[in-house]
Amino acid sequence: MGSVHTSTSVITIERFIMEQERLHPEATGELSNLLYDLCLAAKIISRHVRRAGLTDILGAAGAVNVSGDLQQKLDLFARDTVRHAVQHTGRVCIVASEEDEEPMLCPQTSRRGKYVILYDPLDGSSNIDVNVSIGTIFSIHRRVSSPKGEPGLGDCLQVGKKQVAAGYILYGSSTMLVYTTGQGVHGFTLDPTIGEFLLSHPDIRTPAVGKYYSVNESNWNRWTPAVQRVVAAFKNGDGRMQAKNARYIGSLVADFHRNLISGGVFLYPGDTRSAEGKLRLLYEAAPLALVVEQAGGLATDGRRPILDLVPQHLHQKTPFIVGSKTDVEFAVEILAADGVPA
Ligand code: AHM
Ligand code: MG
Repeated sequence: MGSVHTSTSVITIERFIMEQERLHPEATGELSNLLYDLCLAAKIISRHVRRAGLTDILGAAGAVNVSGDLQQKLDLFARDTVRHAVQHTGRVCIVASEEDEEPMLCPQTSRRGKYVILYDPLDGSSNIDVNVSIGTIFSIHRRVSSPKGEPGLGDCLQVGKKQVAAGYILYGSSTMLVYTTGQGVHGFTLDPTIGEFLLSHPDIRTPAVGKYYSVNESNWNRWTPAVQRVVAAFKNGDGRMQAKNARYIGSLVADFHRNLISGGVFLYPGDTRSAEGKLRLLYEAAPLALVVEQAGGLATDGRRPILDLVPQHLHQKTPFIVGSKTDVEFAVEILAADGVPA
């Protein structure tokens, strides 16, 4: 008889991370603790996101300004929450976020640790006001500069395949944290009544062929003919590919997560307005690429794997095609036949 999971046999994220750490006798526990720090930030941001629609009502009672002007913007709140959760613990030396021009060194008062965090604090933030899912994306690298000197840009501009961990938090119909340390992808759902992330999606494997294609088709007229052919093939099917159903939320974490679980391909190609598309290599594409590859999928800029791209600057953008392996390979093949990047 299979084991029956009762409410007393749940696996908390803390237990899971600890058990994973035991598989690595050389581990110092610092990465595990850093992941707990991020869990705490996730819970604080989640609590805040869940109250977002109440800001105006509650603001009237608590703050001077009825319109909520004193209320910090949610994306900046998320940025500060992650930074505060990681920068004083001595596990991180430098932090870079999509919301800041430059990376921030951790204060010298605390010991500077051996990890680097890059993150998009609240992706899809244009969706907040209309109650659509949003997310936080994070990427963790090992420091490469000498511990005797100052950490710097070189610690942030590392190739994606060097990430030691990456993941995201999705503030959807429930709050989920999904991460990888290179040992598969694991998903946890926040039980708000006990304030714990519980293992709900162990060892996620994404289907080889997806049900969905996800792209902002209003950009059609700005795409290259090759990109148009890829999207037309996903939409209408062709000799090798069955037609897919369309799903596009316009919130990357939510679109990515749905496709990861159900199978699908997400595309944000370059276009005549922006040759590199819209999404950022370090804060969005690289971490999601590590997650998808660990789940059996692929991520590419149309020519090269995202995880092989060497960043030139912090806010660099990249065309992004990510999802089920066969679907991404199919897109790459069509684009390669044309000899032009996505
Ligand atoms: P943001 O970082 O300003 O929130 O923008 C990123 C978002 C992604 O979540 C989403 O995939 C994309 O923008 C949608 O863009 P578009 O509206 O052009 O389709
Ligand atoms: Mg973003």
